[in-house]
Amino acid sequence: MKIDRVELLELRMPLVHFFETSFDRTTNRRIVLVRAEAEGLAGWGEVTCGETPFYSYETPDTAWHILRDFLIPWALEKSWNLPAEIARRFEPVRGHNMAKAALENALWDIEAQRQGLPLARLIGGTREEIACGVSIGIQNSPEELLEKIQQEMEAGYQRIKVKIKLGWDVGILERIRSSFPGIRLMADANSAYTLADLPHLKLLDQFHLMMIEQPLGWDDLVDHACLQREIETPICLDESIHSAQDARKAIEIGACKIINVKLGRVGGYTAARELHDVCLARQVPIWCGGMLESGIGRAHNIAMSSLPGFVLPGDVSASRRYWHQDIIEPEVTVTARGTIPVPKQAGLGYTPNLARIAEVTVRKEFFDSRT
Ligand code: OSB
Ligand code: MG
Repeated sequence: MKIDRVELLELRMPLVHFFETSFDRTTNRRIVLVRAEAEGLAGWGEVTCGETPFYSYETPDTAWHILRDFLIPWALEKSWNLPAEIARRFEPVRGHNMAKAALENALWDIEAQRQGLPLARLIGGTREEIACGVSIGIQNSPEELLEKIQQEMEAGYQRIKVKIKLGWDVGILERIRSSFPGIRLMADANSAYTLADLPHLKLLDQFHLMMIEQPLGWDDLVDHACLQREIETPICLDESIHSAQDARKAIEIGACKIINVKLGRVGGYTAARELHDVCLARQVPIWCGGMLESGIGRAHNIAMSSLPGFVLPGDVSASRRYWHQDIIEPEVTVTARGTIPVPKQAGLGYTPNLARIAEVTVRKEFFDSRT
């Protein structure tokens, strides 16, 4: 595959409802997309970083810099047999996985179209539909949170994840459990606690959560292993896991019992599949996380979630929960039983809505191969 052209686009898109975690509140998204051209085909990828360096160090501007000055020039320098080969070429850049993933994943989209296969099948996906949960941010009041949970349960979603932090945890989970005693419920702390909070964290065991996601440091494994020995609730790691090797180490030391996989955080399909295989071999359940993606990133999440190891409902949900109008057609919708069918068309299986993308684009840069 010879890449002829790469385009970077930055989009501004307001969220339907703000999304608040223990580290910040997002109201307007800045989304960087990669569009690559090869073999007369176009493929798309999304940089899934936040606007601020509070989830990870990547931001739209760091990703633009790493793509423009390193990854795109390397991608244009020669012809590639497989998208996995480009993942190797990107290794000299330490970290910046979300920038890497956007470009690598665009090439997977092209490769799937070239082979006439759904992207989900090309990567080894076996599921016809994926199981969906929702991630609900911190709200202005407990009543608003309960109302949102009610709505999402009625829409059919298979599990509810709520964001927690000190002051929005035990009391909130008590309220949720008294209104919804039997639902599949989990909590995501985004590193809001430390081991000094152990007595407090033990209080969460009474709520029979499916898991607690990333309670401790964003780069920690060892303290999570200490915590997991002290609490019943399974720990799921998100921020701490950047590769298959991280996953192996976390599992070996008992830092978690479940892993949240994000294509951007691990650096694209090549790394995500390695991580998937590590977890499947060790019977550690995994699920697909979300980063408030536009339709492009969402479509990639659907493809990845079709891999056999994705046994728990993910944070992949309908476009309308995020956007007044998404940038793909059709938009992502969820069935009444809380699933998304895996597309059967070649490639991503959703068509970028070019007119809509043009309307929300605020910055563009083109890179052409010189040969
Ligand atoms: O920790 O999973 C997270 C959103 C932004 C940054 C981090 C996280 C999240 C979510 C939202 O939980 C998942 C989604 O609905 O896309
Ligand atoms: Mg998380």
